[in-house]
Amino acid sequence: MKNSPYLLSVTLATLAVLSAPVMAKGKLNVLCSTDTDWCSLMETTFEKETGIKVSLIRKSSGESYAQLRAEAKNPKIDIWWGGTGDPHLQAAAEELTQVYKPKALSELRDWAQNQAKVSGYRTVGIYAGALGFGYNEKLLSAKGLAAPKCWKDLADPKYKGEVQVANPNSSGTSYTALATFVQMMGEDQAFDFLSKLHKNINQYTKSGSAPIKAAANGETAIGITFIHDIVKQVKKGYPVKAVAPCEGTGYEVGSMSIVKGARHLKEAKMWADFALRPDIQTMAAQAKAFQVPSNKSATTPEGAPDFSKIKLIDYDFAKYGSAATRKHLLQRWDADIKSLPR
Ligand code: S7P
Repeated sequence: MKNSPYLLSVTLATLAVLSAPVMAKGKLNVLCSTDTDWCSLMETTFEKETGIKVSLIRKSSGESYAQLRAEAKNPKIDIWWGGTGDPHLQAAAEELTQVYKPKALSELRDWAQNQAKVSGYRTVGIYAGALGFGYNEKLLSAKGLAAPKCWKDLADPKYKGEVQVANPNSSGTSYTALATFVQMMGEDQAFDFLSKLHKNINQYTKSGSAPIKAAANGETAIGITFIHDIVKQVKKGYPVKAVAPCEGTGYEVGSMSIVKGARHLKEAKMWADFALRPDIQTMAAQAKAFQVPSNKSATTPEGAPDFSKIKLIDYDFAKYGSAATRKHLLQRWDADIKSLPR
């Protein structure tokens, strides 16, 4: 058999197989609405563990919901991971998302299981975060301005042009703020407060966490965001301080939903089960994500806001997560606030 042509061709074939790139074991299209660092960490970890090729795009919560609506008849996304819970509930109510009971459902905290129950198991909670605001200490003291402590302080004319917040149409963070003010003050008073606040706003950004990144860079003195997004800037060494507003505040149940008609349903279910595992949720700290994880066995990252020390409102997720309420509040915000002169 020495130097036989048969042996040579078998050897060459074997070498070709061994040197070929590892074939992907499936595909998954993910729409991600957390901060990009966490999106990327999830993408690479899932790919490494499963061999499934992930194609991920990052969009704010409101934009993601709009994409699912636009693509309802021909879905391009398989799973929507992260982002505030309200638009996930709206997508569920419109049956844009698929019923799925993840393996770890019973291991989740009550607020995460409740998110699944109220949606008929078309979405589920993956983390929670409280709304607040942050300020750049150096900038405020250079301007001789006292640090704000309460929501009402943000409407004080002394902060004219010093506050930044996202547009609630695109941003889940900002929709949470709008819904929070309406629940705390009543609708008319909330819009009166927003009209005063508007005079102090220097920019309505697209993304919810942009205002605190701008505050960290000294481009605005104050940014309204989730408190965990402020903690991230503090941990990065920026001179920003987080405030849990004195009157109390609202919160989000960050969520995950499988898209109805997903082309890669098996892979989407694998991602859903992966994302709820305690080891995967604990990993969030590596991406400087300081939300409270939904799996009771996951480790809450050091520095995450302590909910027992924050006055949280009894946020009505069913009402403010309904498409009718969202439509009404956003239309009123567009008509009564956005176009007001500053
Ligand atoms: O950065 C994390 C986080 O704050 O981002 C999500 C947020 O909704 C995405 O940004 P938008 O406000 O632009 O939609 C939150 O769910 C999450 O905690």
